[in-house]
Amino acid sequence: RALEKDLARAVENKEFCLYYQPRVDCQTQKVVSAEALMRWQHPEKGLVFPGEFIGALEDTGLIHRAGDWIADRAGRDQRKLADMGYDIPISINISPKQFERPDFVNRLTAGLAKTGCPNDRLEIEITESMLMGVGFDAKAILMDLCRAGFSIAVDDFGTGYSNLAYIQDYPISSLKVDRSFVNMIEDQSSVINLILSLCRLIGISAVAEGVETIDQLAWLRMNHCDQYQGFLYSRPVPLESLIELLTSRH
Ligand code: G
Ligand code: G
Ligand code: MN
Ligand code: NA
Repeated sequence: RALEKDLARAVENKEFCLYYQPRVDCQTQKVVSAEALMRWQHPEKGLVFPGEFIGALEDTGLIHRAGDWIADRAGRDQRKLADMGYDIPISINISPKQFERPDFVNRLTAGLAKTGCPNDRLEIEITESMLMGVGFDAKAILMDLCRAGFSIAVDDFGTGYSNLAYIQDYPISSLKVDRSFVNMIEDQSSVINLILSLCRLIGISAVAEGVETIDQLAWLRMNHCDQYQGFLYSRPVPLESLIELLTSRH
């Protein structure tokens, strides 16, 4: 209850901010895009992480207004980067509650149009569970998103449902391999190998999440993973730090 009142005020006062984690090309080590991750700049508690408030945003329905804010902020930040000569796409995470709303794609398109960021510079991250066994036509929404120019990534891949048929059938541009599989690289687990092969076979990009060691990166390079994210390259950082990173490492 207290959290809900707190969140209503936070949405009203725009107390949120976006941190960005670079996504890096495994071979060239160039930053190819960045994932926006929400933070709450709480007036008393300081920086609060999404694990503590996303659920409550969903339960209260505040996620829709928060989602509008996220797309707006990400769009403006993308535009700012582009104007500085770093025209990389930004990915945003979408909660199932947003995805299942009939006006989702139109709302996103209308919101983004105000920022100067083209749709093809925004990527939508959805989880596997948002595709399977849901009470709405996920494929139709993905087709709409795709037609509108957005690209789509499946987040936390490997942890959800095991029906792989949709990957070929749906307009998905990348699979983000959950970090639990990246953690198993040292134990010679073949699951990640299987996912990388799958991506190659159907022609979509493989992105490894949660890469923390140079040994993991070396393995990923050798096994033809396309891109990675993780503390090894950078934690999620504020926009200003992302700009510094782009400026100094390119
Ligand atoms: O940044 P952090 O590692 O704490 O993020 C934890 C999880 O919170 C992420 O895996 C992501 O799924 C979720 N998350 C972060 N930012 C957003 C956001 O803007 N919208 C939604 N729906 N989820 C987010
Ligand atoms: O669910 P999603 O993949 O959107 O969540 C991203 C989350 O993963 C963020 O909260 C981020 O802080 C976290 N993260 C990113 N890189 C690493 C990493 O290398 N190690 C660990 N443990 N967490 C990471
Ligand atoms: Mn994500
Ligand atoms: Na993930």
